[in-house]
Amino acid sequence: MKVTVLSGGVGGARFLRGLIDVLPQSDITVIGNVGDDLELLGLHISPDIDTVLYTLSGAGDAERGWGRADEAWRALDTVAQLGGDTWFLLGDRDIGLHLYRTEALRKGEPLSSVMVRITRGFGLDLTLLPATDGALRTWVDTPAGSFPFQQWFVARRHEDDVDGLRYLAADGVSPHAATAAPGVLEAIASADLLLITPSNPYVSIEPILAVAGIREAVRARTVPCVAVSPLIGGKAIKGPADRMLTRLAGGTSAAHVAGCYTGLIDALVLDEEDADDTSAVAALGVRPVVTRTLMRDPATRRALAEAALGATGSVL
Ligand code: FO1
Repeated sequence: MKVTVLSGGVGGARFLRGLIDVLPQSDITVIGNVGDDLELLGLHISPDIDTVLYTLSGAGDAERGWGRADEAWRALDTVAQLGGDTWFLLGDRDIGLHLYRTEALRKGEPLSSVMVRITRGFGLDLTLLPATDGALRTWVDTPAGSFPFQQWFVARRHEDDVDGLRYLAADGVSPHAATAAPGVLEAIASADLLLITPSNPYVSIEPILAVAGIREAVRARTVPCVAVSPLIGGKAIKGPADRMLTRLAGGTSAAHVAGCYTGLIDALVLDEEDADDTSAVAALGVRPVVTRTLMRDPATRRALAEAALGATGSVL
């Protein structure tokens, strides 16, 4: 069974760890968010895709959820000593990946192509594709001004309220003209099941759907699409998803999450703590599937993956 997954960073990667325990990797295509990519110190950094790569290959730092385990920070110490930018923490091992990938991009290789080598180099057998090879950058509009995603998320610790999101070209001004990376639309069209990971709908999944052709391809599906809610009891485990839903969608119920994916999903996996929301989810034409969604260990990750795979009753 071929499964294509739209994934953000930390929550998405944790969910995928469970999925690779229950499905052969060769049946899985992950379409990753690049809206929070950035260029820093001359390096191209793709945090969400790298988080998936590191987490699934076992190279990731489990506690932080991003970056590499057993990391050292000597390169960044030198940058600090020289008065350079150190607000975004890049470890020495992580920098190795950025050096390799940035060189390939400078030589003109598309991101999707270099990611094939990197994925194999980390011992993974699944397909990990950026949503686009073009530039699409998430900008966050706040009462304090508009910021590129990582400036708001990391440098400003996502403290500013969010009035809106925009998905722009590399100049941060023009609308993006990003088209789907090779293989992305095909992976959506040929899947037996589409999944959306428990990620922030606004900053992780929407930038994927904003790439030309991707939303339309998901909408035109002939197979089920199942999303997993990132909220438990209306709260995010980590990060600003609950605050954003409150301000941008008017609430944090499972129905508010389902409302972010109107016309795109057939089922929503939601936590037992949100079981009161099932009728409101069903009223949207989305099948609610109630289970435990907190991913604490391999068993709970696997159970969540199985619940998502079984959510429409058509698989497993
Ligand atoms: N998140 C932080 O909160 N602070 C950091 O300094 C930071 C550095 C970083 C470096 C590489 C990488 O792949 C991810 C990194 N992240 C950091 C995580 C990242 O900013 C966010 O988790 C995602 O972009 C949100 O999905």
